[in-house]
Amino acid sequence: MALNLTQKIIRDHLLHGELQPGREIGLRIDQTLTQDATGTMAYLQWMAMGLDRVRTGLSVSYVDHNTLQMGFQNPDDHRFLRSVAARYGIIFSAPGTGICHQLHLENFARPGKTLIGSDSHTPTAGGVGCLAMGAGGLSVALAMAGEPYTLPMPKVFRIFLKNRLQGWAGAKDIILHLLGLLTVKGGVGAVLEYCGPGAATLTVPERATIANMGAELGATASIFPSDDQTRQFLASMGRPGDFIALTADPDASYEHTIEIDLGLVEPMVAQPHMPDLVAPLRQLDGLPVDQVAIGSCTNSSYSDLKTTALILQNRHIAPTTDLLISPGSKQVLKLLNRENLINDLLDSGARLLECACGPCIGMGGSPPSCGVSLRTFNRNFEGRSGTQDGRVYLVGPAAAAQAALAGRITDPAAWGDPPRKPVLPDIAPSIRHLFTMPFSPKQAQDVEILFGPNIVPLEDFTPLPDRLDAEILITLGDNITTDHILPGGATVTALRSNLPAISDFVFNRVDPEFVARARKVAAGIIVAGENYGQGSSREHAALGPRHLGVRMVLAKSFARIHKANLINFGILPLVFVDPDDHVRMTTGHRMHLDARTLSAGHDLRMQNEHSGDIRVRCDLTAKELEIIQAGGLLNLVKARQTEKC
Ligand code: MIC
Ligand code: SF4
Repeated sequence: MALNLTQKIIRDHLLHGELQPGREIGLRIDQTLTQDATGTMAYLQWMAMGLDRVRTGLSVSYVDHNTLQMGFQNPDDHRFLRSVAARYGIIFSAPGTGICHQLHLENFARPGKTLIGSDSHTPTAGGVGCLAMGAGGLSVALAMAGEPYTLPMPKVFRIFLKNRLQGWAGAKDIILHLLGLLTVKGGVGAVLEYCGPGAATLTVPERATIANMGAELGATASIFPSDDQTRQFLASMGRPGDFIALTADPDASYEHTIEIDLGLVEPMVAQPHMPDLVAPLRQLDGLPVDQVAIGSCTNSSYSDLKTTALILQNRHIAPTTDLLISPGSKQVLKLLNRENLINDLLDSGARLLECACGPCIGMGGSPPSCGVSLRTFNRNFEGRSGTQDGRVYLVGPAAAAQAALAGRITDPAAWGDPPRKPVLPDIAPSIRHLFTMPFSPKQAQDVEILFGPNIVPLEDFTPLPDRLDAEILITLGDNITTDHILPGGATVTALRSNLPAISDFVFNRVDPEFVARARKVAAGIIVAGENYGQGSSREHAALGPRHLGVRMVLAKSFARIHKANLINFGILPLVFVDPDDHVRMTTGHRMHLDARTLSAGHDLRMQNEHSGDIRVRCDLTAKELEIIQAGGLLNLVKARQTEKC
């Protein structure tokens, strides 16, 4: 049977299930990655499993999200992560080395492999033909233990690219264009497979930009074929031996095809406060800009920053505008340095930040009150920048650099001729020596895990009771992000390894009374609209509510990773059979569920004391339901281990 690229990689890693969209499959995972903000919790869960060494081919622990080290909490986390890596056979990447996805692409991602990472932008590695997916920390911990990664078999969309980019249009504009077509929930349950003559013209860093922002479409993964571009990239990264050619069979079938003529793509912008609120950049000509930020895992490659430097060369940024630049890795910095391009950045008046996520997750670099910030990042959710009334627009690096010079958005028609597309050298300088490679099993035995007072082991969660009497704690609309549920930023992110402390921030930007209300009742329900939990993979957005007694989320639909996180921690995600019932739900209403009537894939009735019965759907597999009934996946894993003993 003819297979597409996604199906080929899945077939080669299939441990159980069949290639039927929507059916549960279990995959063998070759590689895992974690970052610090999700990693501490993932490794606490890993340690709870009691194993001696990771069972994956390669596992990497990156420190890139919170590198500010304000107070002891954050450096304690880093020390803990370093000791865990040494103890269990994991590669460690210290703060300042770079952003996990950029580093992984440069150093470890391989065509035809499977990768899961406790970060929603893990699909960036799809730029080299790797099937890479974002997951909750517990799923990553289980993959490190050699367990299959289970997910619904995705549908596969074919994104056929024809012709080539023209003028100032770049890779970011392709993905913004696609976001305009599909919206932030258009990719849910799907892998986006890129192909066609246009795809062949895109370099791996450009492909990585596109694959990265597939996360904003809600896609499970995005993937490009492994071809000559991949071969050149891997050779430049000093890894020619990692190349294998990989494409879809010519007559492979797809759920559907979307065709994009690259010749017609123009510079685009996503407007506040959603990545799919896109428009051609020219339509915003004249908009004054207070701040420009270039970087993040979407646009921090050598190619992005060289384009930036060439635009800024011999010019100065506007006196009213700040320009912040965060390179994706030290390799990017070294490449720029070799060509003297760092001088161009510095002489223009730009601020050079550390090679880290930085302003993208609100770690400094917040815009001023009511300020307009133009960013090359992937998310512009309200408040994520750290300034609640900040207005964040997403663009590519060329548009960002031009706005920094002019102090306002300008029409690309006025920019003159674009610089030549940067090409990576045949051999780029390696930074591989900066990673701490796994200790031998013998050396590892002697490593002590170093905790700190802010690192609190995960609490035990109780099983689902037979009868659930719970109060609606909050009633929300569509597209609620995990940033709404549990914000980023320096203060909150420093508490990622301390569940009781971080739980005080649940919904604090949406409804500051939420936590107090939750604490007053024994069990709570969150009611939401479509695509609940889109965005980040942070499992704290499930753990925090669970700590506060939330046992159920009743929504019109869910984002994939967040739904998996809810299940992993024993929160029941139910969907409205009739979406119009959403309006009958009010905060403070009490609801009752006979949990014994729950049956995988079936509808059931719930009583709302105030507005009568409603029908809800238990859109779960039998295994997922078993996890929830046990009070969470760790309970099941521990029970299984006890049985084995
Ligand atoms: C994000 O971009 O929102 C993050 C911060 O990288 C998250 C992970 C986290 O919350 O730690 C993600 O995308 O998964
Ligand atoms: Fe880091 Fe931002 Fe990328 Fe998340 S989206 S991994 S915070 S750079």
